[in-house]
Amino acid sequence: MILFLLFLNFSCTSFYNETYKKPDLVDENPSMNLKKVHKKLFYSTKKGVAIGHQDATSYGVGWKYDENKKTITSDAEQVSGSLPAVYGFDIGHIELNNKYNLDSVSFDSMRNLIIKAHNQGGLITISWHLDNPVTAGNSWDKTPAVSKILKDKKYKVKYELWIERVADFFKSLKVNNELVPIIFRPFHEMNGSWFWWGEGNCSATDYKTLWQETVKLLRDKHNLHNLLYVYSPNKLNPEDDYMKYYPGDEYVDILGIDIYDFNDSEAFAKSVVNDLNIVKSIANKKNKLFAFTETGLEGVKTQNWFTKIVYPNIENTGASWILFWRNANKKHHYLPYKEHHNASDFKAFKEKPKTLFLEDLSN
Ligand code: BMA
Repeated sequence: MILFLLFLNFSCTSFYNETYKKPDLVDENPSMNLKKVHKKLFYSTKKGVAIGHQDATSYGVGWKYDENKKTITSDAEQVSGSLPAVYGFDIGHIELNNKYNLDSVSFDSMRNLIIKAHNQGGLITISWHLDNPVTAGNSWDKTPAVSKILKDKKYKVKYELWIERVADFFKSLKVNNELVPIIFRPFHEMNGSWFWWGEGNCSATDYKTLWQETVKLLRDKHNLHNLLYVYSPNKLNPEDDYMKYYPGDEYVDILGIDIYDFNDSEAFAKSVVNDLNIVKSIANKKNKLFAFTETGLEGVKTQNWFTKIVYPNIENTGASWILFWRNANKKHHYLPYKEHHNASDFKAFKEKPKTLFLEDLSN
């Protein structure tokens, strides 16, 4: 018994220390892998901002993983020589039991790529553009549905089935009998009015309840202990309160914000400085990490956008990561690809002292 206690004491003190104290996570019983990811993020944040890309390894401009499964690549790697540190995936349509997500990535490929990225030391973040459960329209179908899920038996049952499918997918992400830790970012950009779970399409109270119920289903009913939960509103308008939809400290691990550059780099930079400051000060008070959970300039048209607009505004923020949105095609992409006029700028961005790529995380 004494030996056991000594061992317990030793193993606890060796994992946590004066600098990295035991965090209050949504999950009081997190898996070892999850604890390690949180600690890794805590320490990497002291070095810089981890660079992420949505669907990084699934496809890029002019290529698809499915067409050549032997090599893992990304447009980030093709222009800078390094793979990203953070890998964004979206499980929209897992709820329908489909083989492919809403952007035509097969869930089998996604599973492979998640496991590969994790094995290489990368961090995985997952968003969920789920369909509207009332109409079977997509995420952008604004027909009110949140109150229906909470109050109408028929939709509650349907939503619980959807969560079961999410849980089954998460449970399939296994390496050596341990589940891959996932940074889960459901119901994002709720302060905007474009999703059915967004502003004007559901009340803040119902939003919070849906979030809390979702956590309880995944954690308590499906016994998933490999998830960190990220709250991720969109860019704040002057009258916006970042906390309006916040489901509570017990239900959120990491604070996030999504801000895009809509061809106005000055306005974008202003928002980034202003909003990240707000998120940072709230996160600091709550002893939580925070991140720049989505960003980009479609087509990356502005010359030197990464080194001149993004870098100076994020280098000293203390954000844990930044996630650039997906590279679907020559029109819809948020990182440069080979031959793009900003390819060398992204390479220069990689060379900056505070940008962390995969090799910086694994070291
Ligand atoms: C949006 C666009 C869409 C995509 C969705 C989910 O921002 O990229 O084309 O379907 O994200 O990934």
